[in-house]
Amino acid sequence: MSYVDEVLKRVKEKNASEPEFLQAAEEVLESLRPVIDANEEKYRKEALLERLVEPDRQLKFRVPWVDDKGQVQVNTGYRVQYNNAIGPYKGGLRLHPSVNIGIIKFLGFEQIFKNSLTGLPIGGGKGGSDFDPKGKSDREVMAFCQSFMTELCKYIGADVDVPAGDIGTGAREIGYMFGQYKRIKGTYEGVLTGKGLSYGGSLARTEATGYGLVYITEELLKDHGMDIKDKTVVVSGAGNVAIYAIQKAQQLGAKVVTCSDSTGWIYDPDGIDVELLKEVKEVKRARLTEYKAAKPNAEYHEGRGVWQIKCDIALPCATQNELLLEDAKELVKNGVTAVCEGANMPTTLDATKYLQDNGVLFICGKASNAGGVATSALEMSQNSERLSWTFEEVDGKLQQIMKNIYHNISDAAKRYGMEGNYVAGANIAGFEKVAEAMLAQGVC
Ligand code: NDP
Ligand code: 2IT
Repeated sequence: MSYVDEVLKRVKEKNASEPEFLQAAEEVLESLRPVIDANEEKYRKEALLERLVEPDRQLKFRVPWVDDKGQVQVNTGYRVQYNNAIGPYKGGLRLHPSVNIGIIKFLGFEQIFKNSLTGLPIGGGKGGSDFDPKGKSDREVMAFCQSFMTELCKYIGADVDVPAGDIGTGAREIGYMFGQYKRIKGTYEGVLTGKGLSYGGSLARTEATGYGLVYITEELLKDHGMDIKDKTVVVSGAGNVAIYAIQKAQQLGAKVVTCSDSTGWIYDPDGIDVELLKEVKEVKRARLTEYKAAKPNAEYHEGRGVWQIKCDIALPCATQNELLLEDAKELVKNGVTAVCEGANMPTTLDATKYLQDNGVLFICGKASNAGGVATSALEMSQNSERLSWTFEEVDGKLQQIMKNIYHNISDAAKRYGMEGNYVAGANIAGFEKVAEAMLAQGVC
């Protein structure tokens, strides 16, 4: 049995109850086959893959807090510190009722390769809780965040592990967590990214994931002799990533006609009104029905459905496994040119294969949404030198990073005879740097 098959078999046996983690591990290990096969003896002796798939440590803790009625509530907190071969653990905190250890592990595993692709010195980690910020008062969110950080602060630090936002964790939550960290530890340090501008945050971090997604999409199209201008774009999600992807795509002359949230979706034939969307989602924290109420020409539909709208470019920006095989078929039938992932693992493995087999240009999230964490690393640099860079400076670096990622993943795919397979290219390019660092550092 090949080394990859051996490790995959063991991963499946050991993690049978973690389908999302298995999905991520299978995708990565399958596409690393040519690299591993070429170094099989050495990597097997070093147990390189066994060390890569097993997190350095997995923290799981109780998060008790008091709600507005005086009732004590208990959630579960997680932090998976996956791999710090190339830098301190880095990755977001997801607050969503669906969070469990398998989801945090899949996200942490992806983060290792994504962070490597940024070219910046950051290792992989992820955390979160099954706490649901929806419908909670600011005081309840603060109570949760303070309790969560009271435990988490023992394990993180500016040179150790630097968490950030993800689903359900935005500027408000990061602020409450930063305050609690500072209070307990007594140090003012860049322990979190995505901070407010008045206390060490970076300009352009809010926009970075969505903007970065569009920058890499633009580079992909350019490389294939096309332009994003005048293209019709379909976006899912209505959160941090989706909003700024829509904004940048529109700035570059594309027409974005959809967005979605956890209960329904909008088709706006005039193009999504980003300012209205920001008002509904960032300010009012309301449902997309409010968008429809303010813009009667738009359609609102319950449930899921954005992938049935005819488009040139599809950008899934909500959550994992939101673009299924049947959606991929619909997109191909309607003549889609490119699918670039804003979310982490939004496309199922069979849907990805269908898109690739049908000639659709496809970039996976660990490459295409890396602009967020890359800009977090730029925030860390600014915190270390106690300076703040201008929006243009950060945005300029972000553009360059996304271009570099595109060319690195494209070249890696070519090197192994898989030209145009950007999934394999991303996994290989991300892996190479981490593997080299792990081997150089001995058995650890
Ligand atoms: P937000 O919480 O800001 O927004 C998430 C959006 O997706 C919301 O519109 C939400 O709906 C919708 N959504 C969430 N879960 C589901 C679900 N189970 N079914 C349907 N819709 C859902 O999160 P982000 O925009 O930050 O994150 C989106 C994705 O991008 C995630 O996969 C995240 O891991 C990834 N990502 C985020 C980065 C960042 O910097 N923020 C960086 C890289 C990747 P509703 O409005 O109803 O809550
Ligand atoms: O999935 C991701 O890359 C993020 N949620 C951002 C992580 C970060 O540290 O900025």
